Amino acid sequence: MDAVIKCIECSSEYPISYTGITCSCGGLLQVEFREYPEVSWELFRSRPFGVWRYRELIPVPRDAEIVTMREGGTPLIRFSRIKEVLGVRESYVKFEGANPTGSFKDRGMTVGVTMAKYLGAKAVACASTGNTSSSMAAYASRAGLKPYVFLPKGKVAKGKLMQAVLHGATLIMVNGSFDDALSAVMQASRSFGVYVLNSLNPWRIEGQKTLAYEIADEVGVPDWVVLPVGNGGNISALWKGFKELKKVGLVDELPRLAGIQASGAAPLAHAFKEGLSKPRFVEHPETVATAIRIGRPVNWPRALRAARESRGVITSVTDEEILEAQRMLGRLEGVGVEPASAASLAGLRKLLDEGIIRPDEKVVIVATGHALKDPDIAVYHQADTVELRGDVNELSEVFWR
Ligand code: AN7
Repeated sequence: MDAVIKCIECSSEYPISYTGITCSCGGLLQVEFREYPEVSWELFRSRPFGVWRYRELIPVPRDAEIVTMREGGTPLIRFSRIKEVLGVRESYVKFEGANPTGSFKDRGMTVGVTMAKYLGAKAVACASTGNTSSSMAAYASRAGLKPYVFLPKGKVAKGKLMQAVLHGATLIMVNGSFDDALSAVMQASRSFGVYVLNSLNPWRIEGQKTLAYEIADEVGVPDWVVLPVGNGGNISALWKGFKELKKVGLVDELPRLAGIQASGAAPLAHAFKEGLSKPRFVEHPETVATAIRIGRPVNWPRALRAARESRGVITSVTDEEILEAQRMLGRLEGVGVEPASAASLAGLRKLLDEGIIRPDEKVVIVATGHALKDPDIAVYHQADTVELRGDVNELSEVFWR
């Protein structure tokens, strides 16, 4: 397959079998085709819906043994009741919570762990706000690799922690934020040679870009795709995916991308608003959406580029707006998402209010993770609770009030 790994800063090239994670100059690496393969929707649609439907566009070596749990192929659900509230014409939610471990991370992990195994790694490691650790631990188990996860102590949602435990990861608790956990894992990688599967790993992006392929496959290219942004991996992957579809001739247009951060952890939204070429990092990020509680996003160069090149935007929403959006998805559509994922709906509402997204535009919002990931969040949502003391007939006022 005619592809290389290329530095996005200094353009140095490495072979596909390169075992490093970043360029020797410190820049981010990206997998690039030297010549694009010939593909068609017809070919793709002859296969099951999911990440590996697009095999020719994922340049893992032919002889690699693919580690998969049939990730991707998630439902694209058309809004019914939220549509009325927002006054939009055609909008959908891509429900990534339907992946095997409950988040979009599985798309990147099927490719990342496949390559880890192919490259001969025995152990894999990541820093994580939670979902990456759940996904990596599951896929590593399946591949027979030992998973090590670096977690910000006390800040990982219960469901995610439970998955890392269930799948046998060694938990390394870091006193600090995700950003501190990431520097720790990068140091550990240099000292002990474990293979790092954070989203600076170019293979993770190769899996996650299939989110773009699936959206285009089902509804064509929307005017906007709105998604939460933490470390900036997913928005970079989405943009790469759409651009590749255009290069191989499967679409004619590109969407505009709207990245949404939580206001207490919004270095990229700030850089975007102020027109800065580099973000000012946030030392003590804070938000109820722990998945995106990230102050120093490593993928910032490609995330900012994705927003700017697509004539899109990166903006922020408050925790209150996130929780309200989570409730709306849960109670108006039956779609249960974790707080970080609700940031995308909160962002769509804000961008509609500001007139940046128009009501007649076709919009897809990405719900990155499942509601069950973070059960403790229930305390923020009032439950209508009644205690049954005696006769059921006493409930008449409950049913008819
Ligand atoms: C549900 O698991 O960073 O902008 O360590 O779990 O690609 O970082 C999770 C991120 C959005 C942000 N929604 O994606 C991790 C981690 C959910 C997430 C994001 C995350 P990126």
